[in-house]
Amino acid sequence: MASKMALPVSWVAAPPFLSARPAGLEEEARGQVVGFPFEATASFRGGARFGPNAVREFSESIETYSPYQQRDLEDLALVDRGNLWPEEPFGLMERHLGALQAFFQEVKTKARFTLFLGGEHTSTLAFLTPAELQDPRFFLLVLDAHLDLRPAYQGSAYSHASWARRALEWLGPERMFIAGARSGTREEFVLAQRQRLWLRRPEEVQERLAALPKDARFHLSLDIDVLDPSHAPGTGNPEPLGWSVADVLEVVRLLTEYEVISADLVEYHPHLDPSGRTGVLAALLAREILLALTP
Ligand SMILES: [Mn+2]
Repeated sequence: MASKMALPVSWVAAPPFLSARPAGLEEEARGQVVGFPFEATASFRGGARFGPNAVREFSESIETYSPYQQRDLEDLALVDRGNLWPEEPFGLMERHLGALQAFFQEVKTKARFTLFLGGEHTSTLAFLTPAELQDPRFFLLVLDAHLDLRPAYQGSAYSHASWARRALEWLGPERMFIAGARSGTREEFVLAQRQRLWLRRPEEVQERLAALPKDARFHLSLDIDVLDPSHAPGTGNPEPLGWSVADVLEVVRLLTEYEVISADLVEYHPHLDPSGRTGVLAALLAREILLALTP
């Protein structure tokens, strides 16, 4: 498939997430898991590209059943497509972003809900498809410790620290929210407050969602560092005073009132997680997201 598209990416099989069946794109499903182990611009500590397979590995440690939702992944007919592996990650976004977005648009048509496993946070730009960017009913909800709103970072407009600025340019402030952020430059926070992007707590997310049209549709981008480092230390840029696991699950629950086309879980770094506690939490969040948001 990669050769046909002339994109420097290719499908690589992976041991599937929990009860998901491994399957190629020709098979349609209600819910699907897609790994995108993309990493090119880590500035402090790298390793997010090992996240997708580690989340799958840690999923072996949890049950398919969620006592919180009283639902079971076994009932979802879930498939795991494996990983879309970037063969040339450096410059991938600069050179191929449009083609990647078109590619992921096609991938998303193969299931009613897609969970992407990253990868550095820049990956999210590839998950915003051309059709969604043009759809006035489409909204991006980001949960992240960092605003990532720099115009550019370390010479790159497509960096983990500037990706949200690109998304903001595409979507406009009416269609984008960043919740849980507590790190960024003064300029980023001034911008975020002026544009009303910044939501501090789940209660503020609830208020803003309540004001949206009922046919709003979403991509949820979950950077695991929105969580407090006491819960999720295994990430590249941990930031104290973060959200609890219950806070994140509350936002996921709020989204069940809407159509959620896709979500991503990014910035899990297994090499910074010697006990595996962040990995098992990432697997649990993936399970809860799949159960809550797959129609
Ligand atoms: Mn972050």
